[in-house]
Amino acid sequence: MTERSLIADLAAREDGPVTVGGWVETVRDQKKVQFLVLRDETGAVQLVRPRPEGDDEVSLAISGVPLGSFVRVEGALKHDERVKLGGIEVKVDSFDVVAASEPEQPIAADSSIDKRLDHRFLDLRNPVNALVFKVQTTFEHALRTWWVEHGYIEVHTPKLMNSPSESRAELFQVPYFETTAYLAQSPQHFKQMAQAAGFGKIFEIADAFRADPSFTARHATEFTSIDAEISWIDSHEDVMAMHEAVLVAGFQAVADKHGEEIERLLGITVEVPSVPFPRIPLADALRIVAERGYVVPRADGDLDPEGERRISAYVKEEFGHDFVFVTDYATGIRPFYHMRDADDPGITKSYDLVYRGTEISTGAQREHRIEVLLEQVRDKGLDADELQSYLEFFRFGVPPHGGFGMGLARVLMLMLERASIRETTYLFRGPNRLLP
Ligand code: AMO
Repeated sequence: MTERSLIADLAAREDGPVTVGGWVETVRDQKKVQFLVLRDETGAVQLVRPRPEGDDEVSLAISGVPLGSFVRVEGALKHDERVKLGGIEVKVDSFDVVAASEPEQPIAADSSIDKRLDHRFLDLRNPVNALVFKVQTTFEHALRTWWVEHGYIEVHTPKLMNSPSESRAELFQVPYFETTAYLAQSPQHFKQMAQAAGFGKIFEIADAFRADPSFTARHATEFTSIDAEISWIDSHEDVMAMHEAVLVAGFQAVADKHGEEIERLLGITVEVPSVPFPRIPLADALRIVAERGYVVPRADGDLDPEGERRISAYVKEEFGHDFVFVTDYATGIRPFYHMRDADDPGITKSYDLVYRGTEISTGAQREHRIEVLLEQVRDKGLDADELQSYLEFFRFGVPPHGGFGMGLARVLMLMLERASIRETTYLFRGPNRLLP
């Protein structure tokens, strides 16, 4: 590896010779002295070069370097508390332009999100935007660690399928030799298969695909889905208890590792939620928002985005909580595989998790009894032949089980108060975006 110091490590070092590398962010080319700001993946530092009488090679290189170029600098580190940027500077001895940038930067900090996404690699040089992915790494790692420590098995399920995994809507078809394949909308079938296989507790963090033509802040055509599935449950309550525990682990890790940087760069505090999260049956949620002046205008009896915002506002006011499990969804608005309530088959043993006004997850106890499952398939007007391979899992004894799926980019968007999942997805995919 090329020898160099990370900029973030400089402050802790003693004055003396250093080599740094990074992108030229600004140049102040004055008569007597040249100042630059150099940024690498860890931070930014001021470079300074007193200008000699009649320019020399180094001063000319600095004067001519286009912003955004990648350079390697040898120089002398000096602590000086008058320097605003971290109280240090590097006095430049040699200045190598390793890879020059084109002179015109195609985006600025205030460019539209679409333009920024067109040049995402430049957009991600902005530390505010890169921070999202440091947080993502920590969050995912904490979830994985929690699951591994609790005896879960990690699975990688196929994304090419011969049948729809959620519904016929929002389905991507791809030519597959002599036949047609579908891109997995969710690992639903295969995480349940793991219960039939006797794995007990599993998780997966992987891409899911939805041919969703919408342009909202929360929809993508490809997104990272965080999934878990567990056996031996009594009800969806067991799934919710695991769900909130693993989220707390994730939020705690982010707060511990990035709390200070998030506060500095984004001006927000990461709040670790308390458990248990409030739980409100859907029927009550609809009543509560109606009593507070908003009758959800949906014929199917589900919450709409405004309803989600309102129930979240209520929960914040009443319980001081950012999360709410909305439970007991009506059978008509849930997939066939959700278990129905033994006392009231019009209700499923399921939930949506709403965080700061947006749904981030769906979970449920599943129907594991093959006869009942077949009845529910018929009830929904679905084709049992098409689901043959899935239904097969239930013919040889499956324990009661349940799980959830959660959109990673949505969690990050709400946690970091970003405007859209376009900001919290490394490379966003939407109806009109396949590039870069
Ligand atoms: P559902 O369809 O509700 O449930 O999806 C679960 C979660 O995935 C995220 N999500 C999306 N994120 C971005 N763009 C999209 N187009 C998109 N669609 C869904 C959301 C959503 O809450 N199999 C069930 C889960 C389960 O029961 O285990 C499922 O897929 O955050």
